[in-house]
Amino acid sequence: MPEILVTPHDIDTFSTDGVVCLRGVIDRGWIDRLLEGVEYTMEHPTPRGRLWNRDEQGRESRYDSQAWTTRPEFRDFIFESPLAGIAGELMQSERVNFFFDAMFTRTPGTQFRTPFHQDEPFWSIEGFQTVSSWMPLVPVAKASCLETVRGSHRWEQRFRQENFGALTGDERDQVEFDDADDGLVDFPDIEGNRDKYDIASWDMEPGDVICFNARIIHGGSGNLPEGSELKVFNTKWAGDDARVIFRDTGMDPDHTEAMTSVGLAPGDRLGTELYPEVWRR
Ligand SMILES: O=C(O)CCC(=O)C(=O)O
Repeated sequence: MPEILVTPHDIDTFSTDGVVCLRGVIDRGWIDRLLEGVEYTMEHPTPRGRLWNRDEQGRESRYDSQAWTTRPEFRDFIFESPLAGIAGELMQSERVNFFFDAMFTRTPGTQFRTPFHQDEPFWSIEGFQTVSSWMPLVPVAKASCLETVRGSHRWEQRFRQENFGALTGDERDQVEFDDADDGLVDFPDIEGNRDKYDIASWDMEPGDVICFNARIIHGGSGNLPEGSELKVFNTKWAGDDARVIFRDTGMDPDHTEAMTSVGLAPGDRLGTELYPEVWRR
């Protein structure tokens, strides 16, 4: 069992703020292996690979997910790195299942920022106990880092989220949140009122990880200086209260088919070889 690398203060911060930046918890050996996996996947995207943005200068932002099912570097990292234990401690969960991996890459100088959003409304699971671990594999300055709105994981409103399909132009990303749907309120204009929100971001080195709750509002990670690229590997973890849900709208990535193929149904805990239990207290 790998060493646990979180303090009681980190656990409190994660609970209160919904986000914590852990320093130097992943060693260089893992970073080098993950970089190999990310570079391979950029060259050979999975069927889930997406070009999120290409600007007039040809600078690109790309996304891919669930590459762990074919890349040994990612698989080993999921089962052997300290992250599952870190997620378990932060969530104060008895058990931790792996949900999926996501990679975000931006070529040097890319300005494109991911719009502010929450993850859970797009996901095929729901629950409070979740951790996304956003891990840059190259240094990133605060101005180009992922941003999160501290405490927003505990806000009571349910927000209408962005349709990523409108942004990427990709038909597979059409995830309309229906106006007619009940209870959803318009997403707050964080970008236009930045001084009104407690926005967290950090200067980061490879080995540092931002862990955040899937209900927290987050976005950004663009604005790259000329000559600087960004390569991020994110692993998503689910705890005791997370349950499968197939939503009518807003699923990206949509795991309905993948979950159904391994026998998972709404209301189930994650499990099976596709969403394995990786850690137990
Ligand atoms: O890094 C990014 O651009 C987006 C990250 C994100 O939305 C996530 O990790 O859930």
